[in-house]
Amino acid sequence: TPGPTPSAAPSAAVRDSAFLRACRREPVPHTPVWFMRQAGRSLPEYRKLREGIAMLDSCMMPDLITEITLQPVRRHKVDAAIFFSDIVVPLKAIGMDLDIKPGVGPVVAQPIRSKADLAQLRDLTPEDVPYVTEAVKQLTAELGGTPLIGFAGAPFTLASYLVEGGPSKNHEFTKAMMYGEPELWAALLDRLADITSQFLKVQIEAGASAVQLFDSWAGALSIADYRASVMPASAKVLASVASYDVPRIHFGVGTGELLGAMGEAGADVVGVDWRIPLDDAVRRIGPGKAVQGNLDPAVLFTPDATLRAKADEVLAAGRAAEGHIFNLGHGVLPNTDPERLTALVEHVHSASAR
Ligand code: 1CP
Repeated sequence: TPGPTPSAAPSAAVRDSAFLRACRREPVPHTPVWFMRQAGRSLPEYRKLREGIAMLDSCMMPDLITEITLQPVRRHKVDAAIFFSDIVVPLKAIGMDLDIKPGVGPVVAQPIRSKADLAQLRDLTPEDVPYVTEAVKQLTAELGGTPLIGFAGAPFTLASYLVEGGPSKNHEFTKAMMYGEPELWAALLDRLADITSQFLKVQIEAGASAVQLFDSWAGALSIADYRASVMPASAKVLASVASYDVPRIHFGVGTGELLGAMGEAGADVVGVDWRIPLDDAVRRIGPGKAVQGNLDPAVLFTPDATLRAKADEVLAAGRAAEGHIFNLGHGVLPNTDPERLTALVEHVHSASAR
């Protein structure tokens, strides 16, 4: 049975783009490429626009979101745009007291440590995030044939910020709840799964043509703990948008041991960091999925010849996949020279031209 029809169905040009074709594991004219954190990291035109505007405020201003999202598409000619926002935006939108501190990241006023603290997490409705709907609509009009990727944080990664109260290296309070209070943990992840599902649906309904679920910190977990205590919530999110004709990308850092499970959770495309070669990742993930990745972002700091050789290694390993979307293994590093990113896009396109 056909799924729900988003109010803004993607154009034929978007549907036929190299990016969406690779997600669907169809033949492509060239390997599509985009970069995690391509918006709002290394671009001087981004820094200029953001002057005097706090990060979370900027995520609530449709015209600004649209312009920041378009900047890397214009400059680098990447094959997809990623919506400018942050994983904590839906939590802010339901009234949680949190902020994004410059140079730190998301910081939560009252960390979630008890059942009573769960009351901070109510359901998200489209009315909570009108600026997201508005910006996605503006973007799909402006982007022409370039697809727009919507995104959200996966329940585990969101839970880590909420339970720790901010960025964490060891995730000790988060894991303590997972191991010590399994019912509270399951309730928290289930709440977050519903909020995340709603946030993805808002973006899809407004016209996003793919979504990425960021479980950035899932690599901190053993495969057994991931399967038992985290995968069900992520699977709930991915299933909630399965009936849309929109590819689902599932990504985390340091997830070499989790790749199979992250695919099984309901991904069409599995994102891979730089720690394992893509052909190895393909064997771990199994058939029926595309892969995305996985150049070490530090390679952008090497001379041109090295950058091209390392990109060629990624392209060669990616040929083992039924579909390959070129990306970095994690986000663009803040001091990256934007001109190297443009050169990398050109190289990936010309070296992979069929
Ligand atoms: O003041 C500033 O400019 C803050 C810097 C910044 C920016 C530009 C933050 C704070 N978030 C963002 C935008 C953002 N966040 C995007 C934009 C679109 C793009 O990719 O270009 C995206 C996709 C995110 C998603 C995000 N936020 C993730 C998942 C992706 C990843 O990198 O793993 C995570 C973990 C966050 C949390 C977060 N927000 C900001 C920071 C510095 C962090 C990480 C903090 C930490 O280390 O825990």
